[in-house]
Amino acid sequence: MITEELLEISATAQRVIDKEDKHGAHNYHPLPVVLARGEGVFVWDIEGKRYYDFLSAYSAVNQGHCHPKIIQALTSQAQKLTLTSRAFYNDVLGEFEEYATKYFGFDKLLPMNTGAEGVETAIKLCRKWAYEKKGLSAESAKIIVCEGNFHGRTTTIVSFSNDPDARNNFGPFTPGFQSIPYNDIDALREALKDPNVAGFLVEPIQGEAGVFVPDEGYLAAARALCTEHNVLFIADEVQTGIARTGKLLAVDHENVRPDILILGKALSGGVVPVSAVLADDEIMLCIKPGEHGSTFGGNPLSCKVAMAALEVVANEKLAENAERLGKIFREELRKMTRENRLVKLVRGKGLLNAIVINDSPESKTAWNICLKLASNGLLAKPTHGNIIRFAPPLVMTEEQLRECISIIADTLNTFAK
Ligand code: IF1
Repeated sequence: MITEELLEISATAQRVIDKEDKHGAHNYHPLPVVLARGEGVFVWDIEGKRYYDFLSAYSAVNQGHCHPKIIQALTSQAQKLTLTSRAFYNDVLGEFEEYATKYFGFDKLLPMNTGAEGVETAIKLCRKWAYEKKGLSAESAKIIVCEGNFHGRTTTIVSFSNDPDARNNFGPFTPGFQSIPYNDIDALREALKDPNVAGFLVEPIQGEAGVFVPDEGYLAAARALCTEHNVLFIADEVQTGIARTGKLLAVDHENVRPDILILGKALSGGVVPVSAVLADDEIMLCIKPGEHGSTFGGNPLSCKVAMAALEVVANEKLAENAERLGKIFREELRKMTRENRLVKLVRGKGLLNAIVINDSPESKTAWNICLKLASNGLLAKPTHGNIIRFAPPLVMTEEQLRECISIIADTLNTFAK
């Protein structure tokens, strides 16, 4: 089937698409939908057609599009002071650091902007700690990572990716990382025998890998092994954190407390880029003045936005809502797997879910389903060819969710073999 049969693209939309194609780098392959407005669980395209957003900007807009409280924080701070750099104090950063450290239960916070910068910060912090506290000899520190990981796009981060698209022809790569299979506690136990291991960097659920949820007990067992070997447990909660999986953090499902916590995306409700690394003094104070930073990190605008974004998550009980709606969503989707051979598998936690389409990753089936879903008023994006991720904003109501479930069911039924 060709695009036009599944999703109509207006001449105006086509002009916008052509402009990007002509003047922009070709590092993305978006669905042919041109969005112009968002509110809550909805986005509208340039013709005014409304869609349910089932990507939430890769879980950055957990609080819903243009949440009025977050936008209010943005606009009022924007008129006072936006950026000072860290060469001077600003009157908001300390307030944010106090708020967020209490919120997540750590001694200290280091503010950055993007998720990748948060991961880079965690890696540098872990290495510093390894040399200065654990006593490893210079240049020997190793960080264990997992196959199928996604932690961002910097040269160091792609050094330990095993996705050929992320790595190919971007070398030479940063040494000091060892990759082990995800969800394999024996592999971790084996890797930790090396005395030069400083940290274990892990996504509590692998997002890019297609919402891969590890077995129950894996994270808790990994946490215990890290403690036993004096190795830092570093949780990348950039995508899973801030209520997405039905708890404030995905590690909370197993009562795991990381040594280093990385947050991004929904930390600002998708309004401005804000990321943060949290840790206790013993670790965080290993970094001294002049050793790490960022021009925009900790700017007062971001800090006000982030505080409002976290307040919304707590006030509107978004974790509880994600937990409750997630159960309904998976239950209804699993019914479809029994009725529709096209859906092979449903997996996820809270409102971070995915279905695996019963077709090869090379087929265009999942892409075509997403085009048809868009035509039917729901936006989702395929990943790895045959997986479709479903991650709506957490401010969704049960009534809205049930409407979305019927859109998904109707759409899948038009493809049923
Ligand atoms: C893109 C996926 C999501 C992340 C984790 C760090 C970062 C990310 C666990 C870096 C970013 C993104 C970025 C986005 C695609 C995307 C993604 F498809 F790759 F898996 F979310 F679903 N740690 N995830 O998931 O954060 O520097 O981008 O702020 O287009 O690359 P960033």
